[in-house]
Amino acid sequence: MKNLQRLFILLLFSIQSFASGIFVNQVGYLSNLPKYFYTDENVDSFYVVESTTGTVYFRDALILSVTDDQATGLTLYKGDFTTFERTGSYLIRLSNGDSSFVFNISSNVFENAYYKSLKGFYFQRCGVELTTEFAGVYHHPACHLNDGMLHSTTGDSGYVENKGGWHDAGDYGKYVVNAGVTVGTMLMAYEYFPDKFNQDDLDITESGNSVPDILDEARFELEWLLKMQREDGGVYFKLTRENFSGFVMPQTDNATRYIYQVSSTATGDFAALMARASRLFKNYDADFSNQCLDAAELAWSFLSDNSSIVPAGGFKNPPGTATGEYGDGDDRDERLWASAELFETTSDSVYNQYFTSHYNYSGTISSTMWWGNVKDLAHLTYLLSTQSAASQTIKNNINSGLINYCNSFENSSQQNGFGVTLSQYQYTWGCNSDVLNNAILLLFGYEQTKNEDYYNLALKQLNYILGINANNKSYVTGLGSNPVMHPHHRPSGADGITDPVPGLMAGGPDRYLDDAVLQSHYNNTTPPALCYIDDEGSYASNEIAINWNAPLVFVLGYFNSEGITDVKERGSNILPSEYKLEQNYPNPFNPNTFINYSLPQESFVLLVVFSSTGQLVRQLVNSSEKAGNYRISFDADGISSGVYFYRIKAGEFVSTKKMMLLK
Ligand code: 9MR
Ligand code: 9MR
Ligand code: ZN
Repeated sequence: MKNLQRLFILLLFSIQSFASGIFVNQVGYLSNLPKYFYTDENVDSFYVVESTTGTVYFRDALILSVTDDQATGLTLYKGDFTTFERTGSYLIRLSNGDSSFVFNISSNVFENAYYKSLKGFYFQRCGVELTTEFAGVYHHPACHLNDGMLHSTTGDSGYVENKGGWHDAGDYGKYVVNAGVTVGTMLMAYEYFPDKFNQDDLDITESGNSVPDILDEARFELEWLLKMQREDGGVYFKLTRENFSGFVMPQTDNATRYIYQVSSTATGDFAALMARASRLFKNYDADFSNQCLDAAELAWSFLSDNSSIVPAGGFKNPPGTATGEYGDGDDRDERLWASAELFETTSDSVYNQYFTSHYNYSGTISSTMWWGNVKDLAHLTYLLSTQSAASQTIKNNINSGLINYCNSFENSSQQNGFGVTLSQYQYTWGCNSDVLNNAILLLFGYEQTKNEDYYNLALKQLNYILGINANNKSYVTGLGSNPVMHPHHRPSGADGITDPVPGLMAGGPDRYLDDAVLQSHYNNTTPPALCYIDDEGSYASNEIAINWNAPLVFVLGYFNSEGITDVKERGSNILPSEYKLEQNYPNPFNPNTFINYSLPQESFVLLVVFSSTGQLVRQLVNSSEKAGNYRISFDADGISSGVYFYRIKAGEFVSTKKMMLLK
């Protein structure tokens, strides 16, 4: 029965996705930001239709965007409905009658997606029970409780207790190098955007403990990582079986797991993470913070004692072992990252010295971060360093590197039908994470320059992941109307539940067809971006992985709070010199509009909307607020057309403006 149901659902989805060819962000669009979709159907116009009532709210022409797109082979037309800001649930209808998947428009459209993507890490937790309370139907008993056995290649023998940490991906292995870029990205999100990543109500075990959940979740991995350090500071490479298990639940996977030899890439990543964690946990847990710093410094001393890569040539699987290799023959970036983080945490000149004399070993940022390249993470930390001894000249160099690289994204995206920042050759194993890591770099570029092109291009990358792609897929389980349903993820495959574990992102198209399933469906004439299949067997296009989810968390979390009311208005972090209440935009306004105001100093603010007869319609702010520029969204649903006024009282300042409501 279950299978039959599954078949019907599948059928439904395939009919829908093939019949339509209308590519929307299936989660939706923030009210105040660009909104667009693409279609490969050559028709002249489109409508934005409310999904529940069928009411048409917006109409415009389609514009030819690209002919014979290199990545997809498609000819694409673009529909733009940016100016349409009304909150609600909609679909796109083309003038030929075809309809898209349903999506939302609202000021918190990414909130649920952000929560799910971070919760995805909770579902990867190992060594603890996933309880019904937090995991719902995906609960399972504690797994992998046996100690790891030191592999003969370590030169040691015996067992080491190392429970905990996240399962790496669709398999149950744990790899320090991959934890590096993953936790590094999560900590980076919190460090630079604490207001966007401070939620403590994510519904994980630690929620409500007054520590932001993103830090709690990262700590789950950090605690495991601490167990991977040897007494001399070196860090073991991985903890896995010799071969991948079958598609079983984790608690039944009981084969011996081995601890593999110490490597300098693992040790460098570890030192960087621990140093960064030490500064971020300082105000939350001083003991843990100190423990992290000690571990980081010990790791650094191992690196100093071993100036060439360990083991020679980089880690390789020994004979008899076939689990993930994360092969990387260059540890310069890991060492550099360690020095940047240790300098930022300790202000010790030794680390500054190391960074300044090594940072430029192959130029500034010119490729995106991933597990094999953490140089960008090193550069970003130094660029944003708060240490007075940090070199301004070097910061300037790094900054121009970042900006040049962001400009190169503008070029690559213009040559891509969906505005993706990948060349046609970059559709490789896990490329969805490259797309989002590019978005992160663009967001840093935006923060540095306030160039909105970077900001909008970052959003485009997220749109691609959530459905504006030729596969018409939301690449994240549990998000959108046509999400990944059959990820290469052992628990999802083994738990007997139709829906996969939610909040996990698939690797995406792999034009190099690195698995048998891809090879049986596609060949070298398949357009690169179409080399994807929602099939459990396709680990090269449909696996999930912690290092792919981390940039998803970053980008969703960043944009999540962009639509939220009463945050500082983006594009204007400069403190205002005077009180101001701006004319609302647009005016006359839609049922959803924005009111901007500025406070030169902390003030008690009362912001109200009242009718032309003086009746209070809505109280928007009634609290003390810090100096800054604010944007409040005013949702006029339920209020009839007419003339209204809005008035601010902030300290001694009083100002009133008129607003027209036209529905
Ligand atoms: O499940 C494994 C996945 O995590 C890896 O990324 C992938 C490549 O190393 O391998 C998967 O395991 C497959 C193995 O390589 C070949 N036999 C089938 C395994 C499960 O699909
Ligand atoms: O993410 C890794 C990708 O960059 C590599 O091309 C691929 C093949 O080496 O391996 C990926 O990592 C896999 C790891 O080896 C084992 N766990 C699953 C990871 C995601 O597929
Ligand atoms: Zn486990």
